[in-house]
Amino acid sequence: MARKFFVGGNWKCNGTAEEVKKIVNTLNEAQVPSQDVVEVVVSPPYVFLPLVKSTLRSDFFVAAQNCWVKKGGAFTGEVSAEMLVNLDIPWVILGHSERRAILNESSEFVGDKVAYALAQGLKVIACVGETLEEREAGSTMDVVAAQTKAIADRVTNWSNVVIAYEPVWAIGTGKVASPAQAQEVHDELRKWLAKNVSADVAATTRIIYGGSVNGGNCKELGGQADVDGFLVGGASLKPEFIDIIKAAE
Ligand code: G2H
Repeated sequence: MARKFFVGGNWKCNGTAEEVKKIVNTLNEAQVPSQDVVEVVVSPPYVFLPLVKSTLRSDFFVAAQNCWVKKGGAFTGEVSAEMLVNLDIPWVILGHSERRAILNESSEFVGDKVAYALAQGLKVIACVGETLEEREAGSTMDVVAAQTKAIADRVTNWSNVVIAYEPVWAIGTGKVASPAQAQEVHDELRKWLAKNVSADVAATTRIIYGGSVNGGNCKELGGQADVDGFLVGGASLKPEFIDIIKAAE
């Protein structure tokens, strides 16, 4: 089965209601390839999810940037997977490196979140990726495999999972991985899935790249055999996000 190109826009902790409306207007007016060619998912901060969901074109979808690891309750400041389902939010980003690094989310905790969110019916963009130190120490694949294993240990059905490979050294730094560097890790990761999960999951799971993707580098990155799309941060707040969606063609 062919893997449909996937373009996610991770707006992170940015925007005012006015700015969000402007971004949505730009997206709504854009001419982009059809849903058969590309799946587009944008991820605003929690507080803007209802606004974006109710105003965004119907062929684009929304994602939350995180959710709680289990059923809601006395967890001040958290938002549960059930709440997202209740609001009809189809996707959630989990394990982003900013949460792993700044909020100390361990791979096991991320794996638990992925499993719980999937069990509630959410689709998950699960992020993995190595730091510069780890890359320079030659342990990129060990790190990425360990992060993926923590998910694989807890998940049996991968049909609603997209893996985002985001090398930490490329995030928001302007230092994008070269197409060859991205392809190398995506290929290794797919081989890891084939060996440790199944050939079918390896063949069908989308592995997208994230880290300083922009309108200028998206075409070559997206042309790599095992790069099935992008998770875009900074550039997803700008009109060039449309060019990145068009890289699917
Ligand atoms: C990586 C990416 C989006 P940016 O975090 O998830 O952000 O494109 O700004 O590097």
